[in-house]
Amino acid sequence: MKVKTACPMDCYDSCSILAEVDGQGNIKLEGNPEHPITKGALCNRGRQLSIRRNSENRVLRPLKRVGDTFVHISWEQAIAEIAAQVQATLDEVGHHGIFHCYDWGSGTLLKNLNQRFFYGLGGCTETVGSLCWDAGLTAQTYDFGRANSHAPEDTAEHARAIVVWGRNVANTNVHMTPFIKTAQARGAQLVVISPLSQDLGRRADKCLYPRPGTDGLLALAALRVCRDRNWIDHDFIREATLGWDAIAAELDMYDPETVASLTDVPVEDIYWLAELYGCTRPVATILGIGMQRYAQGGQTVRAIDALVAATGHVGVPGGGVSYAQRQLASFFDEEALTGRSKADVREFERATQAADILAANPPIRVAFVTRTNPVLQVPDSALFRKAFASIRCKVVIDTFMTKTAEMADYVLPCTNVLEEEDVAYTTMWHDYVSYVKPVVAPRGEAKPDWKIFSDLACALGRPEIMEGSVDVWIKRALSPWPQEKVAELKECGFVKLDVPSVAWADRKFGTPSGKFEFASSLAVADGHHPVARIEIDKLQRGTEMYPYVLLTIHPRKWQLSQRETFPEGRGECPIVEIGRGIANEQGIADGDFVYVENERARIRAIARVQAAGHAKSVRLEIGWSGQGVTANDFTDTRKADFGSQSAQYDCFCSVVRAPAHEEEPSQRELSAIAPATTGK
Ligand SMILES: Nc1nc2c(c(=O)[nH]1)N[C@H]1C(S)=C(S)[C@@H](COP(=O)(O)OP(=O)(O)OC[C@H]3O[C@@H](n4cnc5c(=O)[nH]c(N)nc54)[C@H](O)[C@@H]3O)O[C@H]1N2
Ligand SMILES: Nc1nc2c(c(=O)[nH]1)N[C@H]1C(S)=C(S)[C@@H](COP(=O)(O)OP(=O)(O)OC[C@H]3O[C@@H](n4cnc5c(=O)[nH]c(N)nc54)[C@H](O)[C@@H]3O)O[C@H]1N2
Ligand SMILES: [Mo]
Repeated sequence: MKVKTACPMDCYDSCSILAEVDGQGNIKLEGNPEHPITKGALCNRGRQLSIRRNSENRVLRPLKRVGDTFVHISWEQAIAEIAAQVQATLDEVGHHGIFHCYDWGSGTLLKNLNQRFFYGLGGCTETVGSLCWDAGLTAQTYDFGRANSHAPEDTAEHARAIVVWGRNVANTNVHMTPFIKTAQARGAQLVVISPLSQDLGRRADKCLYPRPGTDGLLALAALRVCRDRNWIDHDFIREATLGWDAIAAELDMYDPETVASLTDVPVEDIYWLAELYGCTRPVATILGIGMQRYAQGGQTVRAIDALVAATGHVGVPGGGVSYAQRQLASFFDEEALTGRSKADVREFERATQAADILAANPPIRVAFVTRTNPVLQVPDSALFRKAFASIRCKVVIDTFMTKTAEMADYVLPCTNVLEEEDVAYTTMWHDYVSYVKPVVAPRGEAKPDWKIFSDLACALGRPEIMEGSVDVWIKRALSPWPQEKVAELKECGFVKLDVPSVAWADRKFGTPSGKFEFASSLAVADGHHPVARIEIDKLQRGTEMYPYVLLTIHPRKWQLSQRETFPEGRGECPIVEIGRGIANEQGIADGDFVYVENERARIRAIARVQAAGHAKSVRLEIGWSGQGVTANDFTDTRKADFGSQSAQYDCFCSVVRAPAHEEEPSQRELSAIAPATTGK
């Protein structure tokens, strides 16, 4: 019998899955063909869920550090000892001495219960802000009131042109591709804007390869051309927007010739882009997350919003600036699960948590890490390792011995999603949520996160904190839903939440004025310029020593650091994809060994020379570690302009050919060469 369940990964797509277990306990996963968005296709990462579930490397029993090694201990011992550490921290320094470091490694509803435990103790210190998408969310909050996306079907049916601007669709949002193909079959144009060449580019009518971090200039220069040629939607501007005159008056700063030299986009392509937005109707803009991980990342998203709005693509079928899907939040009562409003929480921003740990007063005495692998994923790994090491008792809850778990005092085994009941509710794109049904029993001694925290609450003499059952909690969190909808979710495996398929069609925006705000009072209140503005002297540039941009972007095949079940994911010597400008300057040929270096780190890597893409950019997949460092040893903890967002793509390096006598690859390095597939 096939069980309907869902992928919990931090991803746009949120797939519905059909799982089948054979007599030998093998689990076969396939996409659920009934799901209108994911339509029966499951990506590499989704298929990995069963391999991760059955992996021989999975942590299956609680582990305790003894000296340099880990020993198995019983759950009773683990819970008693950790509870004692929590109690000692409460007695010595109070609840702020407890640190909950979490992220979205699993995007299901009941994972909110992890927070409930800490809030029930009165509060804690926890991670807030984002390594992911917050600058863009804040930008769209200033402009629109919220980040709302168009339904994929709307883009497929109505767009005359689709601009995929900084989203790596073919790798990170694979179920978007069929919708794009449908639009193309109707004759819609496809444009891809990304410094690194993308697999989707092969299907595109045009690709632009801007210098990383300069898209805001590109958008404002195109908007200036539209203003000068009167390719502006005056009706929309008059009826539904605020502050057009203010931004229009600033556009003279973005002279196309100058912008061409700063963005490395040919000036004729800037005019071409202006004409696309000004004269094609409607244009759908699909924004990615990569472009806002820069010093002016928030302003960049505002600049693109302004271009799209002024040229009349907002609130119309086939248009929009789809960045995220934030309309779903009102469908869930997270507070019922977390109880955050009653807690006293000290906040550490994810980007800068290491410095905060080191400076904390009261100090952090015990740390819990759930749903994240911060040693690999937080910028400036060296600083994070130092801060984490300074904590007296470190508890990591995970299914694998991650680099963070390797530093822990206790590693507690949690269940894999195929062993859990829950609701997958964090789609970044469409409006379907899915039911997570257990496919197999937990392996070994693994327990769901909530059960681990419930056991800890009992050991602390506070069982009431985590009182409840899966059924009751799901009911509480779905209390805004009519009963039939909950039943439908369980029966069908997924439901549509019916958010509007065209964002802002009623032109009633969520901003203070109710209009689209070219000039935003919220931005001003947060200390920013009222309208989108890119300051040329704030563009980050490399140095003579480290001239190239190092983009540590998301892996093609796997999810971030979750690569332990891929043989090719374990290579000590990574592939770096380098622009042809670097290859020419440094005399590097495809397949050469190179050194990638900056002030903070140095690695030996294998170069893949890219025929297309920005000529002076380097791609190294994030989540890699080896040679004693991680990809985030290259980055630092600088922040973007808006929200609480890291700017880890403002990162520079040198690339040089390894000397001839070092050309001989080792066995381990050879294992990494094999899978180098997509070097173009
Ligand atoms: N296969 C796979 N899929 C994933 C993930 C994964 O790890 N692997 N992770 C998931 C998560 S957590 C997230 S947040 C999403 C992220 O998915 P995306 O939105 O696709 O974001 P990124 O992967 O960060 O970067 C995507 C693109 O941004 C481009 N980019 C970088 N800098 C700039 C710039 O300055 N301008 C422009 N125009 N483009 C730029 C890069 O060239 C890259 O192609 O993907 C999710 N899906
Ligand atoms: N330099 C650089 N840094 C980046 C990025 C980048 O592009 N470049 N991308 C950033 C982005 S977009 C993001 S979202 C962050 C993400 O950073 P992380 O959230 O740290 O991402 P993952 O590497 O996927 O690690 C998730 C961990 O959670 C575990 N896990 C999965 N499910 C569960 C569960 O149910 N319970 C528990 N307890 N654990 C679970 C997995 O096994 C895995 O070890 O990284 C950011 N860091
Ligand atoms: Mo992310």
